[in-house]
Amino acid sequence: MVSLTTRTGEQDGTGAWRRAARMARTAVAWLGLLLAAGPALSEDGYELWLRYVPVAADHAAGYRARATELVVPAATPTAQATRDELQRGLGGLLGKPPPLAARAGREGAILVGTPASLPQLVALGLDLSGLGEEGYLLRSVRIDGRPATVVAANTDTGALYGAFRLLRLVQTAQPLDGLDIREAPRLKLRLLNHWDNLDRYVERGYAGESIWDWHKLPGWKDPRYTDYARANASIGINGTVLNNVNTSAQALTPLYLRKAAALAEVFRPYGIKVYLSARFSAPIEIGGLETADPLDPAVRQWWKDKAAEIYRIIPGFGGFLVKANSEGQPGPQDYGRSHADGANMLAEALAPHGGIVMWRAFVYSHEEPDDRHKQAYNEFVPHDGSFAPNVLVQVKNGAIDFQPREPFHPLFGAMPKTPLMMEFQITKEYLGFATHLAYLAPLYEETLRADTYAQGPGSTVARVIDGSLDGHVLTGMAGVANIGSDRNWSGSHFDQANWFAFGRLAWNPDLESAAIAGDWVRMTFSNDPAVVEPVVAMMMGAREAVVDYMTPLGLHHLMGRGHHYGPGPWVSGGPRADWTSVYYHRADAQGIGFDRSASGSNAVAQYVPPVAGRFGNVDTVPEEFLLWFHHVPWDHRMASGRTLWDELVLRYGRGVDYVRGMRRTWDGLSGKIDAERHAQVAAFLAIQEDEAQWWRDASIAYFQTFSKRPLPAGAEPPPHPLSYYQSLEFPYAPGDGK
Ligand code: GCW
Repeated sequence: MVSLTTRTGEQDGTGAWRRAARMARTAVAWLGLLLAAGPALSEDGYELWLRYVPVAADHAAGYRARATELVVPAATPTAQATRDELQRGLGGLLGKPPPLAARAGREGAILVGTPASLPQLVALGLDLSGLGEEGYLLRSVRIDGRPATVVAANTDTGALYGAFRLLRLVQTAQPLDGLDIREAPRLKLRLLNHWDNLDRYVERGYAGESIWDWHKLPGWKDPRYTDYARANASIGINGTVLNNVNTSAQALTPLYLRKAAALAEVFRPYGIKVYLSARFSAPIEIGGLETADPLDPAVRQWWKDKAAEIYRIIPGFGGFLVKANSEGQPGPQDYGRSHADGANMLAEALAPHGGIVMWRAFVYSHEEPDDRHKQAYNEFVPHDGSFAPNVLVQVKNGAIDFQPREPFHPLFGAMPKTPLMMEFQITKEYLGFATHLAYLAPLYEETLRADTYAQGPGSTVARVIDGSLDGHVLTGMAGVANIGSDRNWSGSHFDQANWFAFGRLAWNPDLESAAIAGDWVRMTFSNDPAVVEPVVAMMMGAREAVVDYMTPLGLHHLMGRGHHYGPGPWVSGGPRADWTSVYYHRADAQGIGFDRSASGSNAVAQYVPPVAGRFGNVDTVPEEFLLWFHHVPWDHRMASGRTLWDELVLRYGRGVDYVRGMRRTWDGLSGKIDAERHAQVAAFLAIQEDEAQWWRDASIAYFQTFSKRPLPAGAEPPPHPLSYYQSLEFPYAPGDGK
């Protein structure tokens, strides 16, 4: 195309020019046909779920009749972004963008805006109450007797979200007739947390370097930042913490604030606020003070001045995320103060500007505890009620650390006077990095639906974090991002689904993971049921397979030391016992598992009695948490009738078999998915099969040294001796903390 255009420009004489222009048009038309054919052309994944490829030919006429003109005022940057997206999206989906109009005049017009921006909406008398600042209404209406589709909201941001919803309907082959959709987000803060360092290294990142090219900011604003904002807005994400929670104080210097401001400027039209991780000792490191004691007046003043400076440089700044007194990070306890003292000091500095503090509950006491599971609860529950109103406590989904499966964190339901924010991990630190296919929505969903019983049955984690259980208005969900400089953003095509699902669940924590997967597959690969059905089915079981081949039946924290790559159930020694595997599995000649019942660490007592009772009793605990809460004899009878040892071995194998099944399914889709993405997924699945097998074999070889029992009939013995698995080293495995 490029060379054709150049050549036509060189023609002299209008006849020749017209001929060449005709040729160019023909070429473009052919290209369009090729694109419409879909899978033939290769794709690199950059477009994510916003590919906007032509709709199926038999649907095109119907959609075109419902998109004859676009009435989208563009008086603000957000409204302009909305118009641009609709033109781009509908242009791609329908072959060409509908013409713009100032008023709806034709049958099939699409109107998008607010009562303030679009007088025609006012006449329709739509009820926009209850939609708040981010909700929208999507409705089929009649204007002057002619059918039209309206996307109406109270704000431009709401209209933008509605526009993305409209596009999603077309992308997923839904009808545009009889629409009556009312949506408002259930959570106020829907945030990505980037664990990105200023040198572009991403802690637990498996998708290349940080996408923030700090060195070239603020002068160069990579267009990719706009695409990042588009992708996030399309799923309702409204904030991003740019830097790692293990941060250097430099992120708060004017040099870096100006860089962050440039990003904030790109994101603002898309309804996305910028937040920063704040290092607690910054007053010492960049402020020249001798202390960071939160009760010291000079320290408090320093933070107030810093907040004022930040808001001068970054208008609309969101606030701070803080990791304090955890894994060596500084914090208020260094001065004998509490988490509440620390959080409230920062909250006081931000409050005049409307900023918030997200104070993480992922903490470590200096002393090794009898059970790490109990730390956060012990340190935070006593402070319930003493946090400032603009503080949220950000709690990981489980009490240990983003394992393939954890019971819900006992803090949920235990701090009714404090807004608790959910922290999920999107990057797959413990679920096979980028190469393992593991769709995480079922993990998120399982936690959100778990019942804390804090106020009787129905007190789900979702209701704790959406504020409805305890009457909080400040609510939120954070996801540790899996985004990097890789062309496909997430390191693998399927990991894009985890970013997508996180955003959708942050908007509405009651959504079902299968429905989210369905939308994602349709938008990312194809609307062909021969693709959608098998791929959704494969995704839905994938996380359970990871649980099976890595940590079945409630086992946890058994990975390689430091980098967390591959199996390491033998990891022991080192600086802290609670950073080893043996601390968690406690295998011995009698059995395996961590006794957290009343006869052990009694972590179960941190749950409300009905839950504590169920988890604390070996006969009632769900099998998936058996070894999380109990030390169980090798010959314990499982529900299946097998012994624990046999069941364990079988589960490891079942996980590997599932991956084999995914490979078969995927191979069967060749030709239905573009060659480039198909080939990479196929290669990654092959890696996953090898590594699943490795996890299974290494784990069985190791645990057999304790169980001293034969493998159940039909189970293959590990091909290598245990010493082989223990000897493997991976010095440059990605993502390790630095
Ligand atoms: O999951 C663990 C990671 C650390 C991380 C820490 C945290 C950012 O291994 O790399 O540090 O949790 O959440 O703070």
